[in-house]
Amino acid sequence: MSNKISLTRYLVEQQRVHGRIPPELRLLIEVVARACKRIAINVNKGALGEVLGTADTENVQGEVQKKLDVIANEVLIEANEWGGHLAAMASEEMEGIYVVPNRFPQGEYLLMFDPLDGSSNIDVNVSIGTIFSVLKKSSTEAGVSEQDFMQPGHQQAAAGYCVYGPQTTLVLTVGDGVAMFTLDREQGSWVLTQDQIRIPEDTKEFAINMSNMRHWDAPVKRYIDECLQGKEGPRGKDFNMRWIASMVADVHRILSRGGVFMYPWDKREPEKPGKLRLMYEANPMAWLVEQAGGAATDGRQRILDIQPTKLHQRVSVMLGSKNEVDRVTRYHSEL
Ligand code: P6P
Repeated sequence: MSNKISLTRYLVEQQRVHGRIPPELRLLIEVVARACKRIAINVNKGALGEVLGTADTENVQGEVQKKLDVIANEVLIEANEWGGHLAAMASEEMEGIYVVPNRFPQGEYLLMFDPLDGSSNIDVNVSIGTIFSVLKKSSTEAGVSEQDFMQPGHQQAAAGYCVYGPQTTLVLTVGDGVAMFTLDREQGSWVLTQDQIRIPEDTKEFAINMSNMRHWDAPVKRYIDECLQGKEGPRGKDFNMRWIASMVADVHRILSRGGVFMYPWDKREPEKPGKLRLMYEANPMAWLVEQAGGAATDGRQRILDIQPTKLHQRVSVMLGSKNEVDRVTRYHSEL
């Protein structure tokens, strides 16, 4: 591509031309993007890099951590803590927030991330990714606490993910649509390969873990059952199914060609609203999907309108092609 637009140029234009992002947010995004390049280097080493297997530790979710989970988390912390753009960070891999140490300047932004989503795929060489979400501290008071993070997803200043797959691709929104950057490994730079991504409003492809079918509630069962009936059923068309067990990879497919992704509440753990985390999985993905013309709900309300109460709270997720998400959400309202 002769007229390559770099991530830096894209961000400078968002800052200068659109006045959308202040310099500190531009720096934050560039630092996160650089950290994702370092994570990609570690991921791509595989068995050659002593990075596979478990770390013999558990995260706050009680999940056994993979070595790469820990490495990715450390890369993101170390890359971001000194820049002066952040007040604090939160991660799926850490129980509490990480306040920027006093030896560094404090900023106004709050960075949340799932450093390596889809970890069960690491050892079998299937795509995984990093998901991040940026909020701005709302309180002007000095210091920072977990309460500063308790903002609904529509308050995000930036959101994105990096998928470590056949290509290493960074997908980003700052509120002006969704842009996709592919890592040029020869130059070590992110190159804009798609802008203003649009998700088709209709689809013939759904993504859900079918092994949980007996645990779903009625609206989800109804929606999937109608898809499985194909063109002989009420939908009048055949559907295809995909499930990569890596949200980043499933969402990337939906941004690339449409589809619907669902990880709904199920009765295995009825006290939990779902498996996925609101602050650093559902919110960033929901904003990206909406910015690309799709929809994202928890079955009843827009994910971006949910008022968080806990840093690691979970949520039921239905996102993707607008007409499909509207349909399954309508089925919930007909209960
Ligand atoms: P299951 C990965 O652990 C994750 O959080 C998402 O990336 C993915 O969509 C989901 O869980 C997979 O869950 O129950 O199918 O293994």
